[in-house]
Amino acid sequence: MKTQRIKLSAMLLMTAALIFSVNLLAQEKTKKTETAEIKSSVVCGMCEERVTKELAFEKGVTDVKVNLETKVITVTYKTSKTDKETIKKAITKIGYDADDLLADDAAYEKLPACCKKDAAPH
Ligand SMILES: [Cu+2]
Repeated sequence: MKTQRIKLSAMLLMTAALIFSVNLLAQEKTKKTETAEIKSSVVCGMCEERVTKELAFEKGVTDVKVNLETKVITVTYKTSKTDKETIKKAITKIGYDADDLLADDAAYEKLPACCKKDAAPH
């Protein structure tokens, strides 16, 4: 019964493909958050506080960490709500650089002198 064998193996193959795609779907669902490291121009503790507070209000952001030594802002966000580019833009609107994006001029001007990127370290 050759044809029956072929039918059986075709069915097995389809079942395997189905299980595989269901698995992929499940993985996609659990992978709800992503973490991005964004190089910025934060200077001091005030900057850290400002960035942390402002980004907390940003849609989809679940966690913000600022490393003043490396000037890297680590942002965890919901992939269904936002993306890295949106968060980078939000950072520039607070007055800080974000990777390749430069700080928004108006926001930067409003920063206290000690928080400006060309200020001497204090
Ligand atoms: Cu500062």
